[in-house]
Amino acid sequence: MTYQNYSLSQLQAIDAAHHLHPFTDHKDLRNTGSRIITRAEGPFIYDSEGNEILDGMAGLWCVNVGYGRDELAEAAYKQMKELPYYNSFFRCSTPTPVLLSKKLAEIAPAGMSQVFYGSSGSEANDTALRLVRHYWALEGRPEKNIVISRNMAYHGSTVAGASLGGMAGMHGQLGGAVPNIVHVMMPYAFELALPGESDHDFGIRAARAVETAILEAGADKVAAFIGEPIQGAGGVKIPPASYWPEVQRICRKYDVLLMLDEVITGYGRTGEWFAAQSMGIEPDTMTTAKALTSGYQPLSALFVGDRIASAIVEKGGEFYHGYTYSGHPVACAVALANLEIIEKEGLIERVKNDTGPYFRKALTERLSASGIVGEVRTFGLMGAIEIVKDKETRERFPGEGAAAAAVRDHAIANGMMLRATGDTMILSPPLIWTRQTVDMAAERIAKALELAERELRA
Ligand code: PXG
Repeated sequence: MTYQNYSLSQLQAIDAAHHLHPFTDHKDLRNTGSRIITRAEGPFIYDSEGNEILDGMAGLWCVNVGYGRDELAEAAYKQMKELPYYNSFFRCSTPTPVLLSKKLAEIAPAGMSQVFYGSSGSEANDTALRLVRHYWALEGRPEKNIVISRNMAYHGSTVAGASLGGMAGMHGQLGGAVPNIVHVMMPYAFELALPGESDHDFGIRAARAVETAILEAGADKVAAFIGEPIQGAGGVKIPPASYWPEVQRICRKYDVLLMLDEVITGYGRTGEWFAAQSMGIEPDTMTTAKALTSGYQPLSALFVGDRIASAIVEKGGEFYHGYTYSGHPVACAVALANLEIIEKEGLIERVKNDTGPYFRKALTERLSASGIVGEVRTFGLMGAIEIVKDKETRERFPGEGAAAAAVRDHAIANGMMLRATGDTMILSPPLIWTRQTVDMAAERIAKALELAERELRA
């Protein structure tokens, strides 16, 4: 039986009775009912009531090539018919992960030519943590074990992912985090810069928080620093240009490995294949997922730098780690077809030279004038809009997150899907957006801001 035989309220009732959703207040959802998205095409999603909504989040930061791509459906179909599954344990391999690994090595930042597959960003970060600690043990320095992360970082929802992440709410529900992970300040100038402090100076100060943590723990105890090039789920926090070079310098100085989490920024979002290339960062591990398949299949690839890879290969023996679906043939076939689309259509160059700059200009020009917008910031096709009560003092509206939620609700009702996190609106559209799509989004968001402001000030 297909879903068309059910009414919206029937689907909602079944959903409420049997489906526990991620990151959801379940009682609240039972009262409101879920929005049921039934199909999508290009940049638009459609709900069960036939509403067309422009998807400003590319699903959940992943559908970079947009919806309805026959090439990806055909790649999956063909692979499923030929070989739906075989594992890559026990000296076996299948063709698509082999060819995908070659492709990934070609587009990777310098010094990274090996990948380890999983099905999600969380799994890949689990792998990265184990790999980094195992690396230091192999080097005869098992006490080099502490990982430094940042407040409000998001590195996934498994126990290791949540422990690496810096979300207080998630830590509160962990019942015991993975030990030896510490968190330092994030490079979020809008809230954390001192009065009169330049962007440059703030970036250096935020980076030096990493150095302070290294010195407090003792450099001989610190394995690695982990960070998203731009904190995504934490609110599209774009660091000043001075931040990453200083973090890199500090990591090198104390022989601390640099783990980049590019689950959101990877595969074109910043105008290069990876943000590491946009920002000149040379990581030791690099976690990717999401847009690797544009979300059409679950797949993650952890890139492993030559330093760690050669230790694992030369002295590691067996690495007791792996997932049933590591190197899944169908997911890898879809990834290959997806990367081909990104290349063939020149989507990354488009973000860098055309839609990225236009996105910045359009959002800044159209939205900054709103009485409740404290800042608009973008990098490539990632954007954030800070919602404030007072533009001068940056005072927020009372009830943390309520103002941004009001903007979001008006936006969705107005045919525009975007996310609110705290008092920040976030955008991460598919890379297929054109200037016209950017204009459409800016118009709809401006309208939502206007309606929300009227309501918030009433
Ligand atoms: N690292 C980063 C930087 C992420 O953004 C993960 C790891 C984990 O990936 P998986 O595939 O295990 O979910 C993510 C995921 C949000 C939101 O609210 C963001 C993510 C996931 C769910 C919600 O913006 N990012």
